[in-house]
Amino acid sequence: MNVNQLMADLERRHPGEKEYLQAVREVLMTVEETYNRHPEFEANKIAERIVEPDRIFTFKVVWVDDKGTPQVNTGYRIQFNNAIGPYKGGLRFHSSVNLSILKFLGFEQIFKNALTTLPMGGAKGGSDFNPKGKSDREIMRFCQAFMTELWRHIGPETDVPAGDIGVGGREIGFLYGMYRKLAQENTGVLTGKGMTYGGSLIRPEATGFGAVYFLRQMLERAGMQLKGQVIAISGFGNVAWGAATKATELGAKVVTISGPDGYIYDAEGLTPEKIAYMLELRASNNDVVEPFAEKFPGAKFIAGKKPWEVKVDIAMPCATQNELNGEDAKQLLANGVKIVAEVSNMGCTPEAIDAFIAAKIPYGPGKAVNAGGVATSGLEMSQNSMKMNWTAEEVDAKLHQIMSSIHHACLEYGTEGDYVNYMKGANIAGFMKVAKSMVEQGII
Ligand code: 2IT
Repeated sequence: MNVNQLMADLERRHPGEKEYLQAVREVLMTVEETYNRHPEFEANKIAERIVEPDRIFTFKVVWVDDKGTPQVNTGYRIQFNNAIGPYKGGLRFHSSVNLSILKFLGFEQIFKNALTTLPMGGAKGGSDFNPKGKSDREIMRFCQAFMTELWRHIGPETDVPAGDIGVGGREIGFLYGMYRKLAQENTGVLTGKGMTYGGSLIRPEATGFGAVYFLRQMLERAGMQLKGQVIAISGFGNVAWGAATKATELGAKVVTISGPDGYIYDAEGLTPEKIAYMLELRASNNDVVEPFAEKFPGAKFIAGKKPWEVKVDIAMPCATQNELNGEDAKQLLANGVKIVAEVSNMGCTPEAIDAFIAAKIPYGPGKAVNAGGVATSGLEMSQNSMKMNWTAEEVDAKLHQIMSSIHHACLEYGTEGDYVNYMKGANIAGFMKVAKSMVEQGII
């Protein structure tokens, strides 16, 4: 494989899809050397085949708002690769959603899902629907309209969607209700379901909890411990909530959260009460964190800025792609950051990653750090298939085990002397599994 040649071809065929091209370039660059030691990969054109989605569905979603006015959005499902299991991945509802963003997310999902050790292929979907300011009924009507198109493309052994930004328990409920009505079956074809209709304990917490379990292993490997560390978290959604909850419980001090309007700095650190308030803010659908500083006078609101200017030991981006750039990385490094655990998908720009790696600061990429979310979706699928439920302790123990095995895989492929290049480790480990499985299954 020649990465530059392959990328030039991809850029020509998919001009302007910058997030997708960014994600592909990162993976191919890091696996190139290993890939070229496997002639069977080149003989089977694995790289050329793996960067192209199996299929993409695009559909119109028409729904009626509370004023009785019809609204039109675009819906998508990208079934990227199912070499190791049924397509699996979340749905994102956000005004920024477009083909490039969903293709990057679907591509990342292939390798993340491979890392979980569970049999799941990669997919992603969603809509440019903006949930901000919408009523519950509007959300319901949108979800129902979205599912009237999506349902014919998904199924328990073909494609199992879940949540992502803008799609939480409420949306999954509305989506599942419509799926069940149309398909006339109840096999659990979405994950992140409520506990009354087939959900798994720990799934809501899993992305953030898993991220902290992974962070703990990164710290341990670097001779540090979590207790007493000061952490900057961005975002204030489900993922930030889970990470803040577990990090706080284990004795770390989380001093920031953020929204599109700016960030909150709370020098005393978050408490369970403050973390619960984050969820209230999220549920209000206004997409702002400013009210946090009014409710808790010790906390400051800094408008229009990101939390990476605060002096912390650990940075955990938990919001969205490219939310931490080269300048932010320089600022964090100047302030003595010791570890970066990326929880959002592709949260750091290539310049930021380069800066952390050049400074020999352990940087855990999203596809390893946040894999506990989809892993627990996989465990929800297992429970649905068995028609049985595991206890919270059983699910949490499996999540621990999975995060350990991902960390182990990163060490196996990413150790460079004293330093662990987690990006390289995660990309190679995920890629090897999918590539081998494609070789063994022939050219299809
Ligand atoms: O990015 C992700 O891994 C998710 N949004 C979760 C996907 C899933 O199927 O649980």
